[in-house]
Amino acid sequence: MFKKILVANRGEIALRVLRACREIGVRSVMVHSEADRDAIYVKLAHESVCIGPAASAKSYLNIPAIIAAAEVTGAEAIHPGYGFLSENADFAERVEQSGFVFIGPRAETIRLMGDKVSAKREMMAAGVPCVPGSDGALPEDYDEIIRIARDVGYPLIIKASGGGGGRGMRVVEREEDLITAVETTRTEASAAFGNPMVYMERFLQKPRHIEIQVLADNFGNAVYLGERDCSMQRRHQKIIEEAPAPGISARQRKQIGEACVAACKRIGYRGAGTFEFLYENGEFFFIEMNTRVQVEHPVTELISGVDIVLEQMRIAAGMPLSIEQKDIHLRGHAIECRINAEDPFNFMPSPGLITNYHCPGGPGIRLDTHLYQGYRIPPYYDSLVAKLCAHGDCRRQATDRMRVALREFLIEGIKTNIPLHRELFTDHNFLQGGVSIHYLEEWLNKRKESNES
Ligand code: MV4
Repeated sequence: MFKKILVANRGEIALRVLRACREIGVRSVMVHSEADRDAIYVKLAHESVCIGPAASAKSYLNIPAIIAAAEVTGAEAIHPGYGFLSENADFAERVEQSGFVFIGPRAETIRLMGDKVSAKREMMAAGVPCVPGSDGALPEDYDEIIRIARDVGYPLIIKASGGGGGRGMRVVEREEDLITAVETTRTEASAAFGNPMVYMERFLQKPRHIEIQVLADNFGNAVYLGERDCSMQRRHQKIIEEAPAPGISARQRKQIGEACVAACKRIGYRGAGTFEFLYENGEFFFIEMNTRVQVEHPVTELISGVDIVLEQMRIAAGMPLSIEQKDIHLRGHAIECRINAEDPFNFMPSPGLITNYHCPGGPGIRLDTHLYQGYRIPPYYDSLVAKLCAHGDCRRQATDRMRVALREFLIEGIKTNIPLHRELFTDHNFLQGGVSIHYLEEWLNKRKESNES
């Protein structure tokens, strides 16, 4: 195992990685911006290095500064967390070229999965079910595009190969709108991702978002840790995630899990990864792969007992996976509420001083947060400040425990979305389980209308 790891991130995930380091006696180096000097994880780290001003572009995205920090502190490996540089293939490459270990997949794997057209091609070849659509990137010729579209059927969706996570896509309802949509998406994709390639898929109207967690080592071993349902989202920001996904049978879990493991083996995947699917009418359709640890990894940890961050570190250190598929037994149900420093009605960010703070606890409760009373949430970064998880023997026990925890949770001085979560945990459809990706936005619209009248 490494003696010293540099954490190239901030907030709750920085603390999460630091805790994994402490647990196994690895020293930690925390890099931080000028705005994050007083963060708890900076104080708890063995060493810290200020890598630049508040703006992410000059600190958390500043590759030379991060590599220099690894050099001066003698760190052996870099954990990128999520967001920031975590899926930047150039960063992974420069980390390795500088003689450090990138805690994640090989740069070429990040690149392969970052390009959605090549990712989908690999998945099809591995036998992972994909959304029906164009065979690779769309051609230039308009007649050909129209022919492909007739084959796919309407409504369809045009997606940028360099996009992902909801960026660079456009739904097309009718043939007369097709060419304009393709051209506009191409132009936007060129500007945003430096890649004009686009592809086409049948548009699924009311799917759920279900993703499969995998781990793979350098020895050809790969396992799946079941799925998460992340359908409760607003504007591509997930707010509640759970594991397992309501209504998925053990047989279907095994089938899709084994397909993902086959894909890992095919691409020589290494580290933690997530296969994102749309799920509609009992069928899985691959959309994208994430090559990082995800925000919502704790729900999988709670039901599987596997420490995903620790496994990432072990894999990067050249150790084999500590578990085989036969050792993985999912137990109970876990739900995560993302607590954001934002207005619970208009979603405006609400940074500032935490004047009073009390955190929930008790059986089956897990809280991942860097907050403390007297901490000032800086205005420069993502508004996620805590992840409250509840685990129980069944979904009902998990939601009951979550309701109790949400009542206890006190964060004063700023606005948070805790009141929104409290409301959602009384909603019958949500409590029933299995709502679609559109449910939350529809629910918010109804709430708004009833507050206006
Ligand atoms: C889709 C889709 C419907 N049909 N693809 C949005 C994020 C990106 N990861 C893929 N996305 C979608 N792709 C087809 N063929 C609907 C969405 C989508 C969505 C997906 C997951 C979670 C939330 C979403 C919200 C709106 C649209």
